[in-house]
Order: sequence, then structure tokens, then C-alpha cells
Amino acid sequence: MRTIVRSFAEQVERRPDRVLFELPEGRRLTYGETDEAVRRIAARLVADGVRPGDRVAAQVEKSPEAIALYLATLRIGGVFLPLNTAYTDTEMDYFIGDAEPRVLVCGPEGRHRDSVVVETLGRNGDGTLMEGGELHDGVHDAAAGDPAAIVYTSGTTGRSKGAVITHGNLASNCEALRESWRCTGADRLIHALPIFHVHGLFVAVNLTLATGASMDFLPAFDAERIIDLLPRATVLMGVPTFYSRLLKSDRLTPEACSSMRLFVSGSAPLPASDHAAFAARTGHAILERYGMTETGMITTNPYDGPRKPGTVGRPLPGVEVRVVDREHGKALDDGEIGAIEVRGPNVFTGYWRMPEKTAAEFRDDGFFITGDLGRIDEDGYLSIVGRDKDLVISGGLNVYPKEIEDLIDASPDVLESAVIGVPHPDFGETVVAVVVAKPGRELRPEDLLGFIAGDLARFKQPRAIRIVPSLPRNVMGKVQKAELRRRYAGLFTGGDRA
Ligand code: MLC
Ligand code: AMP
Repeated sequence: MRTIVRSFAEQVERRPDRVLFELPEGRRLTYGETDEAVRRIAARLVADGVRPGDRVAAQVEKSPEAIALYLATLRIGGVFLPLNTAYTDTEMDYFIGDAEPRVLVCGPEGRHRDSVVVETLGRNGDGTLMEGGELHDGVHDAAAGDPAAIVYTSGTTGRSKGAVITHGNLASNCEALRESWRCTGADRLIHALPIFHVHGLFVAVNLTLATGASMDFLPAFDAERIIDLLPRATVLMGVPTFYSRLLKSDRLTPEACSSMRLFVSGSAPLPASDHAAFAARTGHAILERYGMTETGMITTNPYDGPRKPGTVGRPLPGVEVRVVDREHGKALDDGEIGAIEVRGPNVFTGYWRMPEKTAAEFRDDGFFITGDLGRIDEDGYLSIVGRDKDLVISGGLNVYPKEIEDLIDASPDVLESAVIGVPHPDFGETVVAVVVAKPGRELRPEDLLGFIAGDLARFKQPRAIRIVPSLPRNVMGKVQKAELRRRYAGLFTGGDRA
């Protein structure tokens, strides 16, 4: 198996002077220079005591050196743990306690933590991580089943789970995407995604490194800057919010997109109306694909052939997808709605130190239960029609209601709460908390937000809090979230009925 590290090494040898990263301020790094940064960091990590199987956690700003850190970790057999820069100290304490990394790389302000070696890395490649003149030689001989990364995804029980992703998962998914999307060394990708999730890291970066392509590496999404870069780029990958925001600019024209060959959308549903509007404005049919942290990419609309709006296309090469009856796992006929299950070399090995949770999400025949609901049409295209899991996806970021409900319910003034997702014009969906006060207690939304804010990354915080006398329940006593979602559906899109 050709690991991502090996594929990158081949490109370094083949085209050392090719630019890999180009940053908005003009800084550039070639494949050769990136390789040197990788080897420098690898030497530093080894000196810090990282051995094969050890975790290296990173909560750092987006930079070429942050990618070099990822590659360096894999190169020495370490396990990379990317963490959202928005996480609070409370959230970080959990991840570090659970994953027990040998090294934590954080921003230049880095602070001491017990039992972890702390290194720093700033957005300009500054910090202790880059100190030291040694360059590491050799590459750890990773097997396909060896862990390469642990990526945390929040859980429906409120506790985040670390998905253990192997070298084989990364390599096979990269190869399947390269083939499906016709990626080559001639590509120039506009990279505006965060690098702590599978979309920005494993899809966008791995594909670039493995094919010898170049990236415009932007610190964050910026519609006008992306439109400036489009005329010399070939590929853009984004979440649906990227496309709805790009459509707001008059500068998005067919001329601006004349060198582009591919616009990819994923991580959340792309409204068919945005697909149509984008095609009308640019002449490009956005290619929508479907993936998950646990599985990498699963399906894609075709490169050649019809891209059907509202569908996520067909399984990638080597990946099996089925839609089954939720209760018994029995395969359903085309057109019927059921649970989406996946099997293939892309599927992770399990959740870090959670064997029961892992077992509960796999069928005996090896299929992974995604928690998404879908249907397959007569041409084999999958549509995602809903979720079997209580999850909100805001701007492509997952938020699990249970985690927020637990924090809200810890307030001495709160009797109970229900957190839901409602339609939002920019983020697709956003978080709303519906809360019942304890009898005799006065509850103000702003105080409640203040109560939870310190423990919760900003993107997970409710954008509206509604205090109500009681929550709707069914005969079994279960809170009817569907009823709440209906009630508050127009909160951000007009027509608030509540
Ligand atoms: C930022 N904020 C968000 C948010 N992103 N709030 C809710 N949801 C989000 N996604 C907060 C900011 O902290 C800020 O708070 C306020 O919202 C406005 O921020 P902004 O400047 O408008 O946001 P911006 O920085 O432009 O970010 C929006 C975004 C970004 C959509 C561009 O969130 C993004 O890049 N999302 C992509 C996430 C991603 O990569 N997902 C892939 C997961 S992998 P305040 O209070 O300061 O105003 C996966 C598998 C797969 O799902 O299939 O790919
Ligand atoms: P994550 O756990 O962050 O990897 O998010 C994975 C989830 O994102 C999936 O289980 C889906 O619910 C959702 N998702 C990813 N891509 C799409 C898509 N193209 N359309 C709809 N939902 C998607």
C-alpha cells in the first residue's frame, strides 16, 4: 500500500521545486521546502519522545507548518489528533484526558499541561516546534491497519468519540477520489476549509499532496478573495455555505470561473436551489459528494455524466453502500427510505477506547451504520433524506444537542431543555435551545448563554434561546423535537410562528 506519506515522498522526489502552498501574503513553500519542514518537525517530535502509536494533538492555526506537523506525525508512526481552534479549555481537557497524547502543539501562547509535552506553532511557522536544526531521515513502515489519526466527533450521548482512522483508510479514499475526480499534478486547489476536519485535511490536502498539485492556502473562507483566485485555479472544495455566500457576489461570473474544472460540495446538504443558481451563474454543475469522519468519502456525483441536484451520487470505487430497514438491517428495494450503511477500505476501525460504542455501530457483516437516512434511485444515486441521529449541522460543523442540553440542564434555574436545529439562511441549519425554568425561578436567555458559553465552542452555542412553560411530549413522555423544529422553523428565515 502506498501511504499518504509515501505518495508525498514520491512527489517531493519528482518535483521538488513545484509550489505546494501559496499564501495570501505571498509566502510560498515548494514540495522540497515542505519536506524539509516535515523532517525538522519529525526530528523534534522524536526528541520529545514520540514513538509509533503515540498521539500528537494539534490545536493550531492553519498554516503550511500545521500540515507539515500532520505529515511528520505519520512519518514517524505517530497518530495525529487534529482539534478545532474554537474549542474551549473545558473541551480541550476532555480530548487530552481521553486521547492521552505524548505531545500537544498549540498556539504561541501555549500553556503548561500536566503529563503532555507542549510545543507551540504560530500561523507564520513560528514557535518551539520549528526550533532545532536536525532533520529526520527514514519513514516508519506503516501497515494499512495501523492508526494514522484520531478525529473526534461528538456523540449522541453527549460524550465525544475519537474515530480511529488508519493509513489504509486515508490511502484508499485518496486513490478513489483521485480517480473519480480526475485529479492531477496540474491542479491548483483553492483551500479555504479548516484543517481540523476530514474535509479540509484528508480530502483536500491528501489529494493535493498525493497528486503533486498546488494549493492557494487561505486562512479561512473569504468570498471576495476566492473570486480573486478563481481565474488561476482549477478546483474548489467547500461546504454549502461557501456556495451560498459566493452566489451573493456580483463578481461570480462565467469569466471568473474560466480556468475552473471542478466545484465540490459536501459535509452538509447542498440546497438544489443553490445548485441551480450556481449553474445558471457560472455554467458549472457543483459536484456534491457525501462523507463522514468515520468513513471518509462514501459517494460522489459523477465527474462525467449527470450530477443530480439533491443527490450525493453513487459509491466511490471499492465502497459498498446499502439502504436497510432500521430495525432488522434487511436490505430495502430501490426508492424505499431506510438507514444508510457503508462497508469498504475507507471505513474506520472503531472508536478510541470505546469497544461497546464501536460494536453498536457495526453490523455483523462489517457494514457501518451511518445514522443517516436515505434512498437509492433507479440509477443508483443516493439521496440523504434525514438523520436517524440527533444532530445539527451548522455551516458544515456538527453539533450534538445532547452536549448542549447537558450544560444547560446543569443551571440551577433550569428544569429541562431541548436543543434543536432550525433552517438558517447562511449556515443551512443553526442551533436553538428551548428551555423550561424551574418553578419560581426567573430565567433570562442572556444569563443562560453566559452560563454555558465558557464551556462551549462558539459554533455550538445556541443562536436563540426560547423560554417556554413546558416541552411537547408524546404519550411515552418523550420530548417531540419534530414538533419543536416545526414550531421554530421560521425563526431565522422569516415567518416565526413561535
Ligand atoms: C463560525 N461560526 C459559526 C460557524 N462558523 N457558527 C455556527 N456554525 C458555523 N459553522 C461563528 C463564529 O465564531 C462567529 O461568531 C460567527 O459564527 C460568524 O462567523 P463568520 O465570520 O460568519 O464565520 P466564518 O469564519 O466565515 O465561518 C463560516 C464557515 C466555517 C461556514 C465558512 O464555519 C467553515 O469553514 N465551515 C466548514 C466546516 C468544515 O470543514 N466541515 C467539514 C467537517 S468534515 P461570533 O460570535 O464571533 O460572531 C465532514 C465530513 C464530510 O463533515 O463529509 O466532509
Ligand atoms: P462528520 O461527523 O462531521 O463527519 O459529519 C458527517 C455527517 O455529515 C454525515 O453523517 C451526514 O449527516 C452529513 N453529510 C456529509 N455530506 C453530506 C451531504 N453531501 N449531504 C447531506 N449530509 C451530508
